[in-house]
Order: sequence, then C-alpha cells, then structure tokens
Amino acid sequence: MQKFFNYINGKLIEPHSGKYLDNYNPAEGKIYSLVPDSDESDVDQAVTAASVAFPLWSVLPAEERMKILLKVADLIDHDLSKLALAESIDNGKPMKLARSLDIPRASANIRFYATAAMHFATDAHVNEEDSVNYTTRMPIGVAGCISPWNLPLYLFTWKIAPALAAGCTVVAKPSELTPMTAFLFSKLCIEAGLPPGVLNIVHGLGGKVGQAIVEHPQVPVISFTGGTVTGKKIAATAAPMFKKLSLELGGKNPNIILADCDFEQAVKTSILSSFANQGEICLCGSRILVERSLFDKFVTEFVKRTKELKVGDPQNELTDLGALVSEAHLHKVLSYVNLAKEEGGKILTGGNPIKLEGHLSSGYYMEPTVIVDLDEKCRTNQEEIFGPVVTIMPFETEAHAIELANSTPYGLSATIWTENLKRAHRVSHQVKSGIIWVNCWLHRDLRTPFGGMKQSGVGREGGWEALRFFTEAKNVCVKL
Ligand code: TXE
Repeated sequence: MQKFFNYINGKLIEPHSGKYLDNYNPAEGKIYSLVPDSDESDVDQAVTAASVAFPLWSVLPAEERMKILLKVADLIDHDLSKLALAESIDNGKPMKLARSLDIPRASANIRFYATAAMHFATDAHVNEEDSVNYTTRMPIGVAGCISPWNLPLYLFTWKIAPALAAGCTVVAKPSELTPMTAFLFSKLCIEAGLPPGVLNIVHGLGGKVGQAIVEHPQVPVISFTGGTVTGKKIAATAAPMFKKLSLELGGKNPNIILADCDFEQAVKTSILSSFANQGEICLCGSRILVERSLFDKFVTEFVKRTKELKVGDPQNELTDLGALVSEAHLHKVLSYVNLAKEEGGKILTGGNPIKLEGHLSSGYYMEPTVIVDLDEKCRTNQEEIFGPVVTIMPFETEAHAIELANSTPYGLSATIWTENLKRAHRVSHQVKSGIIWVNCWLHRDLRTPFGGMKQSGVGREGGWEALRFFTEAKNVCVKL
C-alpha cells in the first residue's frame, strides 16, 4: 500500500504519530494509499523550518526565486501524464480533464507568479513642495495555505506560487481526500532545488492539521479555499489573532440565458458549466435562469444533451463524468435530490446513483441531474450542492433575472448569455458576483482579480492582488 509523506525542511518524512489515514480511489471505492495523520507537532516542525528559511528566501532577488520556480513548472510539464493520472485516481475526475485542465493550470500558476515577481512594483508620491513618499512591500513571513479536493494541484499551486514568488515561505495543507499530487509536487520541488524549509507540506485532517496551521502564532497570513462553513471557522480563529486572511469559499452561481443569446453556444457551454468535474467546481453555474420565451426550447435541448453525457471510468477517454470524490459526498449530493423532490421539484433527468460493472462497481457515481418547478427561495436553490445537479428557473424580465441571480447568500461567479452588448454590460453591473463571464465560462486570465462577494469569500486572488496579499505595505515619507 503506497504511503505518502510530509515534506518538511526539504525532506520527505513520516508523521510524528506514525499514524496514517486511508485514502480512497473514488472510481473503485477502494483504499489505495495511506496519508499521514499529522498533528500540531508536525505543523510546529514545519513552521519552525519555514521560519528559519524565511530570512534568506525573503531577500533572495526575485530573479533567483523566479529561476527555481520556473524549474518546478518545467518539471510539472515534464510529468504531465503521471500527475494527471494521479489526480484522476485521487479525485475521480476524468483523466482527459486532469490532463487538459488541472495539471497544465498548475504549471501555469507557477510560471505566472514566478515571472510576475520580476515586474511587481510599488508606488511613490512626490509632493513638489516638500516631501516624497514611497511604498515598500515586504513579504509578510510564513504563509499558511490550505486547499480543497476538487481541483487539487490547480488550487494548491494557485496559493503557493504567489506566496513563494512574493518571498514568503509556506506551510501548506492539501485536502486529506486528494493528497497525491501534492506529494508528487513536493518531490518535484526537491528536484528543482527549492531550498529546505521554503515550502513545507503537512498532510492530514482539516480539523487537526488545518486548524493547527490557522492558530499557529508564527503564521501571520492564511490563504484558504474550501467550504463556507470551514471558512467561518477559520475566520473565527484567525480574526482575534489579527491574521491576514484570504477566503475563497462556496458558490451558487446563476447562469443567465437571455432570449437574444447565441442559443447553440449557450446550451453547449451550459452543459460544461453545469457538469464539468462532476459539478465539483465552485464556479459551476448550478442555477440556470432562462427568459420565459426561450424556456421550453432551452430545457428540451439541455435535457437531451444531459442524457447524452457519459458517466463512467475516469480512465476512459470517452467519459464525460467520473466519480464523485467520496462516498460521503455522493450521499450529500443525492440527499439534495431528495430534498428537491420534497420541495416540489420535478426531476427531468438523472437523480440516481449509478452502479458500474467490474472493478468500478463500488465507485461513487451518479447521473447528471436537471430539476425544474422550484422557486428561488427553497433550500435546493439556496444551498451549495457541489455535484452534477442543476435547477432551471424561468424569468419574465431582465430585472426579474437580476433579482433571481442575487437571491442567495453567495456571490462568487455568474454567466450571462446575450448578443446585445449594452444588455451584457447593464446586467453584469447589477449581478452581485465577484466574477462575471459573458458568452463564455471559466475563460481565465490569471491577471484578473479572482474571488467572491457575500458568503463566497473575503479578498481576491490572481494578478497583483495575490502578490499584494502576501506582502506588507509600508509608506516612507522623506522631507525634502
Ligand atoms: O471544503 P472544506 P471541501 C468550496 C466548494 C465546496 C467546498 C468543497 O464550493 O463548498 O469548498 O471543498 C481543510 N481549519 N470551494 O469539502 O471541508 C480541509 O482539510 C483549517 C470553493 O474540501 O472546507 C481541506 O484541506 N482547515 C473554492 C480544506 O480545508 C480545515 C474552490 C477545504 O476543506 C478545517 C473549491 C479547519 N477547521 C472549493 N476544516 C473557490 N471559491 O474557489 C477543514 N479544513
């Protein structure tokens, strides 16, 4: 049985407890590896290593940091197939998705920030009369980076890259459900010559290892991606310690289909924004809002294409949806289908678990599901399901669409389909989401601010936002 190890002070080591957690392959529903069941003593050792490494790493010229990080990115590209297979096995997602999205984006994250550090500049304010002010931005210190299981290496590197590029050292924790690529990543960091202690990866349970990172007095900055419930716990721990916090949380994103849209594009992309990665992307458009005049035509075509999706072996190139990440998560998502029925919803397609043949017979599979006849206030339309389940609701007017779009506690992303440019801008400006896509979805430019409003999070990642987050601004005023 394969064992993963913590990566502390440049070494791959066992957890102090010597204990391990079972790690499942969701496609087969079987234990395939063991994850360190670390505790706060392991976190302590990691924070010490990161603290010792900080003075040198933080003053290393950006160009030197860039060279090492670019080597890591090259090694990820070199191991694309191996990392994609690891991601697919660990998460249950189709191999073709891991190979086309997850792993290329992981190396892109690192390359983007390795080079951004070379161009990161600060401000100066000259007062012609008598003074000049200039701002310095120094790396804050040891950064705690905690990431979820849905896009494991993609989101893990999305935090670590800017932290390291900014000159922070890092103690990171991947989800205990998908530790494999983080473990392989630590080996690549060793191979690339990342100095010991600059990055430390401690595996284990969120409530134990994650909590220990968040409450550690020598970790002044925390970057978290995960559920809103966990985000609240982290904020409650970190706020009284005046820690700097970035929280990327859940979503219940509206996908607004106006009657004047490019119908084929809207349907085709809506299938992706509904079911990609088994619907386990916080940016998925899980509430589809369709203008009344287009409603029947859209629902008919959307359900037809949903039925055509292939749920199966993640290693099969023809598979569109693989397994959900865990048995518990599958049951959670199925429980929302039952809730939808209780709330008066009509299941147009899907809603059932799927039992595949042979070695996949114990895997965590379910049908992509489309639900109508629910009102916007019911729990099914208010709570994040985070699976291959969407609701479709009609709206009468543009104002009604905006009211529906803004009717949940979340505000992460939204998609708007219209061929009318003025309408696109008008609606975009009124939808309360941090990220708006018009006539596209998940079309990413890493320079843009990434994050949500309301209960979808605090702060923004991406572009200069992330480098500012991991640095402390200081203003120096010099009297002339
Ligand atoms: O989250 P959890 P999950 C959201 C997504 C969904 C959820 C799924 O919408 O709601 O995250 O991810 C660790 N102190 N997003 O279930 O449980 C845990 O071990 C410190 C939004 O994994 O919150 C794991 O490593 N850490 C996002 C990580 O937190 C703790 C994109 C996330 O776990 C902890 C992806 C604690 N008390 C998912 N408890 C976006 N907005 O981009 C758990 N953890």
